[in-house]
Amino acid sequence: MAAAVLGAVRKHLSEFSTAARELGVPFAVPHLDGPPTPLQFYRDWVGPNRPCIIRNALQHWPALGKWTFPYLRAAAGGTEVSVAVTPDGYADAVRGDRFVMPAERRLPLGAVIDVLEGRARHPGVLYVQKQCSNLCQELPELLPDVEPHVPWASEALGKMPDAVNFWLGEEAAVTSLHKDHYENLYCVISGEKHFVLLPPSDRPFIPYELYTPATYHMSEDGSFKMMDEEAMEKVPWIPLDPLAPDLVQYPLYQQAQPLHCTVKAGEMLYLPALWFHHVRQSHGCIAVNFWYDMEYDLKYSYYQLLDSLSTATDLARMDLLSSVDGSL
Ligand SMILES: O=C(O)CCC(=O)C(=O)O
Repeated sequence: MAAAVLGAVRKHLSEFSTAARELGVPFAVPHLDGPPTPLQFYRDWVGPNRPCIIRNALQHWPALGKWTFPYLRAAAGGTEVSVAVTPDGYADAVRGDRFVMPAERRLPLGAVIDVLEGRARHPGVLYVQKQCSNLCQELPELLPDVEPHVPWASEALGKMPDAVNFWLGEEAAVTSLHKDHYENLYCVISGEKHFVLLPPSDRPFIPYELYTPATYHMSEDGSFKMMDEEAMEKVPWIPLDPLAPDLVQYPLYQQAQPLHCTVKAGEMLYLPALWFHHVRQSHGCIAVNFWYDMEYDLKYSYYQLLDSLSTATDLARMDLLSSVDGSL
């Protein structure tokens, strides 16, 4: 009886994802030729929780023409920034049986640029990616070159961004698959960002596991050691790499339908709250993004229910699948 109920719940979760996709998830991320009005933004994209790439929304930002490496070096080369350093480019990601956070270094922005240009060497892979509004907190010299918020988005959402982040890193720096509770306006200033996106409705097919947290420590000789964070609680994270999914271990991921898109210099991605994303970049890509806290409304509550049911039925785990009726 219990097994039948469990099977039925799993079946409904799978059908839910298909139905949600048919109702509103596009096959590809659409492009807009210009910024929407606040009403259009809310009605067509935020309300339906649908991503889009907006062209010609940044051309009035001085940063777009100005932010070359020589300019950044002249404007803020001596300013210290937090830099995530990892042996393999993966910060905040599952490595083996740990959830590993990067070593954090304070380096002058000019020193990071030297490494990016190949004029200097530094062990590991560097990524300026501190998500604490690092553009405002650490690089105030650059603020006059961008807008402090996205006016049509702030009006639509009725608030100002919680964070304005600056991203600059090596090609090897990758952000592992995760989701955030932010409406994210992600602006590429130079280079390209490659996103893999999955709608929140695909949650039943996306595996989560609980991991012991650890942090990379860098020794004098440039080698890395992983050290457990014993005082921290276990971290739920996604072990799956959407670029090389392990379908033997996570066969239900076959039912997920990831969208791939590239955001080019001068373009802005609207990445809706709760969408899963995995991010890669061209070498030395420069980006700025705005995080607006999402509305904790009924949509959020429905997602929490989906998340709880997915966890409770442990839908994505192979070892339990063998005990399921196979109807998925
Ligand atoms: O650009 C990246 O590497 C990651 C961006 C991201 O995860 C975010 O904006 O939430």
